[in-house]
Amino acid sequence: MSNPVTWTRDNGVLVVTIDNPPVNALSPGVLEGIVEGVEAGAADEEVRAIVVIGAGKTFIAGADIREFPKIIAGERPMLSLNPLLDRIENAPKPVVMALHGSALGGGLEVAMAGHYRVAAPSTQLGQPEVKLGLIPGAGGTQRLPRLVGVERALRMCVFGNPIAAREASELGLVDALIDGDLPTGAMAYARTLQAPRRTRDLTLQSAEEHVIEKIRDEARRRMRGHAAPLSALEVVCAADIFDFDEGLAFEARIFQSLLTGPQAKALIHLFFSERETAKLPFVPKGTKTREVRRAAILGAGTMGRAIALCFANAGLPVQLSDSSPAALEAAMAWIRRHYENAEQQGRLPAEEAARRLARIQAAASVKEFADAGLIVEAVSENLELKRAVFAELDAVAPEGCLLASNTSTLDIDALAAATNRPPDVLGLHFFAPANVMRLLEVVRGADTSPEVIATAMELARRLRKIAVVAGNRFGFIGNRMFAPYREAAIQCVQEGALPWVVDQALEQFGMAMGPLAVGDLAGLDIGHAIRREAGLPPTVEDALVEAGRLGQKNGRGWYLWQGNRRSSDPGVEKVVRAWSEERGIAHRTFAARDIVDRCVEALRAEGRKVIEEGIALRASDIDIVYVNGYGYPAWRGGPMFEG
Ligand code: 3H9
Repeated sequence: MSNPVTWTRDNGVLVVTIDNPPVNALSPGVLEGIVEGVEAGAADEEVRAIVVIGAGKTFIAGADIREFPKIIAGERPMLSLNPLLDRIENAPKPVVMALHGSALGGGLEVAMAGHYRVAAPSTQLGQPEVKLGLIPGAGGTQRLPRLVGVERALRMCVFGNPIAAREASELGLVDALIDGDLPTGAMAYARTLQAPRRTRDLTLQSAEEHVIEKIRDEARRRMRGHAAPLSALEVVCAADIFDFDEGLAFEARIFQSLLTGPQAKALIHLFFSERETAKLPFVPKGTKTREVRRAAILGAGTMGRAIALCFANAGLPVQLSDSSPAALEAAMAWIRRHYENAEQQGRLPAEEAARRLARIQAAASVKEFADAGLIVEAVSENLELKRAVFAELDAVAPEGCLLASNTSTLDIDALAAATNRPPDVLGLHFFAPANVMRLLEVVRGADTSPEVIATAMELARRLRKIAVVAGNRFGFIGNRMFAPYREAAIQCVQEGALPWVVDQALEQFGMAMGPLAVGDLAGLDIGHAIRREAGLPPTVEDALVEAGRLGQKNGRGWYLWQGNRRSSDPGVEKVVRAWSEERGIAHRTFAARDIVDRCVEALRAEGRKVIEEGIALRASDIDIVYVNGYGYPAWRGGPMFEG
């Protein structure tokens, strides 16, 4: 490999350039190269200041995550970046870090070991390590609070979300924004500097105890079960207690224990799995994608209107239509309210909310879809209705337009057969609420062309969704696996575990919501109808439906419901006991562990079948589906992850 770090001298400034594609990660040798460059500048009498900059589209996106599994397996020594960063910080001449693209994780830590930072306005800066089950491990927890204060450092290290350069400059993390050419601007800035300024010597601004408590509570709520955020909190707070070197030693100890622990392994697995989903053996390299400039949606119900938001939020104009003018009007009113609320609650600036709203146009009929690059059908889940809709869309859609169904179970080939263009037909299964959930199942029919799949994957990226390709079989990946998982939960009830005990066991395991409560939200009559139609043996859930318990929608299902609040109901116990007695099923006691093992094993067993049948391309795709669409705890890596 050619040297990833090189340097040149330009009128008194040494420019050290990192060139380690794709993201200038700190692979072995990279940080050593930067230090060598900085020290070459320090030793050169003609050099007054040093600029460190990234080649290509970014500064440094962090430590090289590909190295972590090797370190965990003991094939590589533990990272020890601090001695090298100390050498940068101790340089006798000003070191300016010139940032663009991403300065994340170890990348931001390198930047903070420099004396000054300048950045292109589009730069993103952050300590996202918690998302990998880690904390910053190269001084981030100690230098960041010295630059931005403990409160802001806590927010960045505990939640892991990056901030934009403008905000970083207001906080003092970035000293100057460079609008034009970054190297030129950085060198000009460097020439104005007189002396180094070590971050470790800055005095930090403490945070009050109640502020720290609030962040701790928020972390517990938003990142339930994750160990790293609370560790990050303790270590950042230590910056206000220990001296700098003690703080670094504390950080190193916690970083190491997290890196070798189970959560980091699981979350690193998900990091790579997420990127793996886009690697599709049936899409030849270099496959051209189609340009989608406008989208259209037919069906303005709960799904259709939320899908419209996805497109509008991503900058794509979208038309929304419905066979019922009243439904369309209601959807447009809902959309307007959505953006008004976003603006009022400070989630969107007024101009941005207005821009997004303006991208969504009501269309009186599908005849107005003549310019669409993609049409999403989101009418009710009825095959004959959907086939009629596809025939109608086929008649009006322009050539090359993708025709997608948002069905969650139905046969894509049957829909494709209603058109004269099966290669353009696919499933795009959004998850509710579609504007919030990251998952998108891209369903490939027998005739769907690779070009159409590649276009859908690219579009998903624009929508900031994680797309997973699924084969065309009832329920695709996610819903297909969810059915036996729920059935296992219902069986536990039939054998004596109370419904709320079942849900609680799975929620303690980390699921966002227990499967019986999920059933109540969806409506118990749905599963009842499916079981009856498929001739499946009845379950105690059918007895609940027959007793008029339909779920949240009529206030009674597995639980009693008051709005979104659920409570246990002795009436359900009676129905269950009678049901089991009638069938001679003896009730027994269940440990939480038994419930979890049984339900998760049902999920895994179905997952194995889904892979065998080629419905999912790989086990890790299933992990991505479950973590991003079904509330499976990310820190466990997904149902198929073996640890
Ligand atoms: C850390 O720094 C710990 C420190 O505290 C030090 C401790 C001692 N390493 O996402 P993309 C690859 S922890 C290795 O599709 P984008 C990625 O796998 C790290 N590889 O592009 C993919 O490869 P492939 C903290 C990495 O433009 C390719 O780059 N940093 C790394 O949508 C393109 O990636 C983070 O957590 C890496 N660090 O987004 C940042 N990063 O093509 C993680 C990326 O073979 N990275 N790759 O599949 C990101 O968030 C995004 O990749 C980024 C670019 C925003 C940078």
